[in-house]
Amino acid sequence: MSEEIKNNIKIVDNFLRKIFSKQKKSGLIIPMKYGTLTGGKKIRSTIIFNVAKIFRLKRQKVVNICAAVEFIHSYSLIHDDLPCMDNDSFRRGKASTHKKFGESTAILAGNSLLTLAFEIIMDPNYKIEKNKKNLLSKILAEYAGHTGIAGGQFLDLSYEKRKKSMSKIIDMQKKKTGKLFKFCFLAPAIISGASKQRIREMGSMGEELGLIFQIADDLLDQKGIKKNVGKPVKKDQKKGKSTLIKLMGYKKTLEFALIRKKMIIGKLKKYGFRSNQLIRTINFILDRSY
Ligand code: GRG
Repeated sequence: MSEEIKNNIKIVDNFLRKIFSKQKKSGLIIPMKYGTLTGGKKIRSTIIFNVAKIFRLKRQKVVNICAAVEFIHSYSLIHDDLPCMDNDSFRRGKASTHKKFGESTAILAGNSLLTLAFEIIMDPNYKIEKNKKNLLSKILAEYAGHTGIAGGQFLDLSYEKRKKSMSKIIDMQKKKTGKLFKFCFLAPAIISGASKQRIREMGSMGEELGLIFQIADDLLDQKGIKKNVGKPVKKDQKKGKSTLIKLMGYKKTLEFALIRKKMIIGKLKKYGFRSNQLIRTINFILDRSY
């Protein structure tokens, strides 16, 4: 893992700890922290910082966005591991949240992380314009919901043990994983006051990168090592998941992802040195072994 990513993990984890420390006491705080703070690459936050650089924004203008995204991401992982979903006992090299605290607690901790995400965007101490907070909250709510992450997860589960076309799989993965990446790309553009066209352009690059990230995750499930990945591997085949690998094999899927990655990097070149960090992160996403 690069020093940049390690450093971003520290910055974001410290901010998340600060948020948790300011919350009123409840029995759910410990499982919420467990699902959010113990492990994870915080790659979505790194992307937000990288895109912020393109739009010349300081970290404090986007750190609440990082927190909101990490809360929603962690919530999705907690629920994804539940027996009624992917039924996984390990995540990030440790017991899944429901294995450690029980199913009902894991569901409630996940729900509470979702609402905390919006609290943190609307926090009066977060100094960006109110109309931007409203717009960001509206977009994030839509992307997390039935036409976004939750809808994508629904499709993912309903496609198990069925033969689905390439376009159906891509659509499902763009929803399940791509929408949150899309948000990471367009949020800094919105905060900086970029044009509608620029915001749209960033959003579509983000969704594409989310697809590539999901493909990398699927490739790791096939060829990765449990110790590195932090969760069991070779599950997709056992569960009959509809993936591009199942449809066209490992090699062709990797080639497909590499072509799309090149296209994103090509589009970012116009930002010159300000896009260098983001390009490094994009390269990491397909090269990673965890
Ligand atoms: C509406 C947010 C929401 C959730 C309910 C359970 C569910 C519906 C959606 C699941 C979405 C999901 C788990 C998508 C997979 C995305 C993915 C590849 C996750 C792995 O991300 P990493 O590698 O994980 O960034 P770390 O552990 O590094 O944080």
